Amino acid sequence: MRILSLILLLLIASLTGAGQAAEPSKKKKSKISKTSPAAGATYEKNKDAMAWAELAAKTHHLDVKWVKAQISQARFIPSIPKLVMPPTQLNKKNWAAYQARFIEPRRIQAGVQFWQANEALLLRAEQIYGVPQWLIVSIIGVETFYGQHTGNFRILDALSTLSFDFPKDHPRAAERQAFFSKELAQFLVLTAKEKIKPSSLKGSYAGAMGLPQFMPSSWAQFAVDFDGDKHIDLFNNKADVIGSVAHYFKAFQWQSGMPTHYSVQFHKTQVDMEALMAPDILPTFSVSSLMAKGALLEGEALEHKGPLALIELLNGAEAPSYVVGTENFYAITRYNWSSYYAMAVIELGQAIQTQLQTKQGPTQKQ
Ligand SMILES: [Ca+2]
Repeated sequence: MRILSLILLLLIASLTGAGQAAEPSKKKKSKISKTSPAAGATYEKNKDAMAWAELAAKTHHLDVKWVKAQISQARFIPSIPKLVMPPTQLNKKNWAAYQARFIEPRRIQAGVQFWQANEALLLRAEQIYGVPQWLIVSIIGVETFYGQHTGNFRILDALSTLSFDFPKDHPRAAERQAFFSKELAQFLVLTAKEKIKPSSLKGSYAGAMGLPQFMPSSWAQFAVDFDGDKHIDLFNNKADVIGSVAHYFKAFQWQSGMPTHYSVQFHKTQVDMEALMAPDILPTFSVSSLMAKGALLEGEALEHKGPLALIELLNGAEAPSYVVGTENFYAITRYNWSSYYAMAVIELGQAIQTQLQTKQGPTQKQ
């Protein structure tokens, strides 16, 4: 595999999601514990893993022999503990670079094609869930380039590695390990229910699956059978993929018709950046409280009723970019906990929609 595509793959894998799994994948050297198993070793002889299998089977009413047989086949993947480590100072976020990577002609073109090929499904999802078509299309584009990069790790191996050999020097090791262990259990519940061989499914290093990169728990909670064939398939079935992404956003309180963000300027001398930045991406300010702290809004932003947040996007050595995010901006960060991610999704969606309108003429599609 060419290095470039490998980097791209890792990058996309790092954006995994449906929310909870996102871990920046930068290259900090992690000290993997000396007791880590050899590359490719299975968990068959690992007492903790087998004890976990017994408990998970009991908790989730699964056949204990079956669960043990699956975990016995799971393999330790040495590259994964490094990938879940937080980024270092050297890898500071850079919105301009992020933007250039995701809002580019090939991805926009693929988005237009995906939209045209699935127009009826997208429209139905929008009507049922109140989630706009551009958002569904853009999420699938940012996550996996419309299914071109869904990940090459066996989910069983990835989630077992993160459950049984999570890097101990991670700042939130205990919490993250517990998270992945729950995801592994959910993954087994899911495959048992759908009668799929767990070892046959591939995805990101963090266990995210299919076109929308749902983690197993998101799959269990938010995925829907949108074509009514009694199965949920987020790998091959476009209807299920589209319906599930829309349902996810409805569940995270997407508000139909509300903009995602507004542009913002600042008062030249009287601006309280500390206060404006304090709540981070959580929408808490009213228009008047933002203005009182020196943020300058205009146009439709002045009429906005709900809470708002000041979003800062760093640009390396250049000056940061700022926007004011609404509750819908925040909703996008529930898919992947990053304002850079949300902004990329919004801008890609806008670019795709503009391109589609150009193609179809100005009187059609809003
Ligand atoms: Ca289905």
